[in-house]
Amino acid sequence: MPDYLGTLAKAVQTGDAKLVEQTLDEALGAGITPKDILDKGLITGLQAVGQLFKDGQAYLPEMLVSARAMKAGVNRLSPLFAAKDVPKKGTVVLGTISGDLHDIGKNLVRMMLECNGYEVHDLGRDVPAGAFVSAARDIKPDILGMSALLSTTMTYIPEVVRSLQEAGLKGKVKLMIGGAPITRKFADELGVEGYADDCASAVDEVDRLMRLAT
Ligand code: B1M
Repeated sequence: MPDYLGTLAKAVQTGDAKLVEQTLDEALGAGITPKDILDKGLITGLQAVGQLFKDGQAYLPEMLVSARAMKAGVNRLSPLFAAKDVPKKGTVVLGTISGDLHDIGKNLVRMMLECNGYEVHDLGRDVPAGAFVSAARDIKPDILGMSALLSTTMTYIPEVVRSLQEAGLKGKVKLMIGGAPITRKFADELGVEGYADDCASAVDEVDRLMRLAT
């Protein structure tokens, strides 16, 4: 069998959205699962670009075209993850924290939660504390999730927690955080109940928080 996953990873790395779509269709036709395509193809490619960027061998434009190619792949995969008659389990508000434009991971978390019966209100990226507070007050979600990909923006999470506290909402909504630089220890230090390090475990974690809520 051709190395579909390797080709997919390379296509994301080189930012070739057309090749991503074409290879993804071929991989599905060959019986490779959407989960393997996501984890071992698309995400692997994006991580490779991140490593090159870190090593000074790729620059912002390369990361940008890779992100576009990744999104083309995720758009193609989303319907395959789509929920089929799953009863509604709860409501989640999600957003990427202020100052942070990374939303691919957050969008995957949203997709997985929606597939697993959660209604998700996505506030987008670069979300200020006030918008999280308003959403917590108006939407009254069971869980409020924050994503941060930069070590400089994860430091904004305590500000959101403080704002929720000042608005009398801390404790009324369960909080959850995630993103590459985030750890369970960081969540514990902030008194944030939930943490997950990838989109699959994000579903398990939200399920766990829902059990705590009842
Ligand atoms: Co940037 N970037 N980036 N970037 N970028 C990283 C994050 C970086 C690690 C690259 C590197 O140096 N190796 C580095 C951060 C270093 C650090 O702070 N520790 C970095 C940097 C430095 C920057 C800029 C500052 C570069 C610059 O301008 N000089 C700049 C910042 C812009 C800003 O945000 N203000 C920047 C810009 C960008 C682009 C816009 C070009 C683009 C983002 C496009 C987009 O998202 N729409 C981009 C990209 C693509 C990356 C990398 C290559 C890939 C990120 C990604 O999407 N990963 C990244 C390197 C890397 O990750 N190896 C990098 C795939 C995604 C599926 O994983 O997002 O981790 P992830 O999400 C996972 C989990 O973390 C978890 O589940 C997801 C799915 O499994 N998760 C949650 C995420 N959120 C969660 C929330 C939860 C639970 C789980 O609960 C609520």
